[in-house]
Amino acid sequence: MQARGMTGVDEIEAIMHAVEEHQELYRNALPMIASENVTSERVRILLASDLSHRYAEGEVGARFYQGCRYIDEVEGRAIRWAKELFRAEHVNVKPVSGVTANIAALFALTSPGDTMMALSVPDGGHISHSAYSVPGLRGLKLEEIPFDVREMNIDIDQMVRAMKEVRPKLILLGASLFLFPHPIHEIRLAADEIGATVVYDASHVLGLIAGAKFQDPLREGADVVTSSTHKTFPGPQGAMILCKGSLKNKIDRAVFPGTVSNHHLHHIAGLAVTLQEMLHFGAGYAAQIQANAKSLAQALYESGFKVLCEHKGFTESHQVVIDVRELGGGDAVAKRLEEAYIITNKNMLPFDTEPDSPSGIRLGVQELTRTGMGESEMIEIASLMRRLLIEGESVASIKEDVKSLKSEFQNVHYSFDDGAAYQNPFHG
Ligand code: DSN
Repeated sequence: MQARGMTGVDEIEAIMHAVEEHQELYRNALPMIASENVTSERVRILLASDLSHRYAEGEVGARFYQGCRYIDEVEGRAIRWAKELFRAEHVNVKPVSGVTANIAALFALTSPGDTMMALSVPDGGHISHSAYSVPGLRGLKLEEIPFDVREMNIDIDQMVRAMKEVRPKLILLGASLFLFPHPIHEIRLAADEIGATVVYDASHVLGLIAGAKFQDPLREGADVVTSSTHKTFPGPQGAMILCKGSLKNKIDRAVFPGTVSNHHLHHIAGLAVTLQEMLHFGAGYAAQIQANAKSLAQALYESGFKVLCEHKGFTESHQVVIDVRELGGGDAVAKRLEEAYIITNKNMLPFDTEPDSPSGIRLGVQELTRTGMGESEMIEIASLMRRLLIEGESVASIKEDVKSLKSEFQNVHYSFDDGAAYQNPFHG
């Protein structure tokens, strides 16, 4: 008889092996998905700490479970540091993902039958801004924010006209394809005339905002900022909501008990550490992301790629977007890049209708920046992409050059354990 335990061990070994292989792939590859990042060593250790086993429903100092005294310390600090970093009147660190944060915000601030405005997915809106997700689940009438394809931004004149006509209860700004700051101030002025609430989904650009780059949604007029914490903001997967003090109770109730029972305490500890990292190193990190994105865009453009928005300097964010229709389309190009260990994603562009065969590739430089790359590496990456996709050089030779480039960038920068091995204090 085969012992069940043996089969179980073999099965577990398969999981261990798959994760080892995954880590090996990412050690060698250039990760350029615009929604990802890497955490520092201290954060990784905290993610595997005992906090990952515990419950702490309720608020700091008022929990429904015993054993939370140190958890209170950790969460209290995370809230304080987030308020300081983003100059926010109120912060809730409990949402476990960006979508959960959007669910909480939209349920807190609207009623079924209300109208809201957001960008469509091809224009850059996140799926949770669409009728398939939160607005649909809440029974909202959804109107698209007018978009200027050449400028790759909200068409503010049309938007103000549409707001006066549609009179939305809520306007949801922010995007997943996000090259330039949104015109929050002008939208705030029009929102005041019609009594609308302005929510800004900062998920993609929170790390830039932390470093005082891109834009400052709370000062420019947003009532609420929702955001995941693991894209340009280089923390563990999770989310936050920042808001005006007057909205504290509505937002907090919508988060707990509305949409989160137990928040992920190990992620809160990791978030707290990342907030300190950004308080100290955020300005340099955000500036380098912007410099890297511009360098990559310029080098790709000079290499013959159709990079969007050359007339306005390509990008102000961490993203660079290329139209690859002439190279076989987004799906084929993303797969070829992956074969050569350059990890990207196909992306719909504003004129696309088919999500499976989009025209674009979206590139993000935030993770490469966090591992210490600068403008010269961006120029090298553009050259690798040109050799692979335009000159038709073999996948095998490009992959070797990708691995060689990446071998020099294995540490997480802009953190207190920059380059040094940090000993895990929780074992031994
Ligand atoms: N879908 C993710 C992105 O890549 O933008 C965000 O959740």
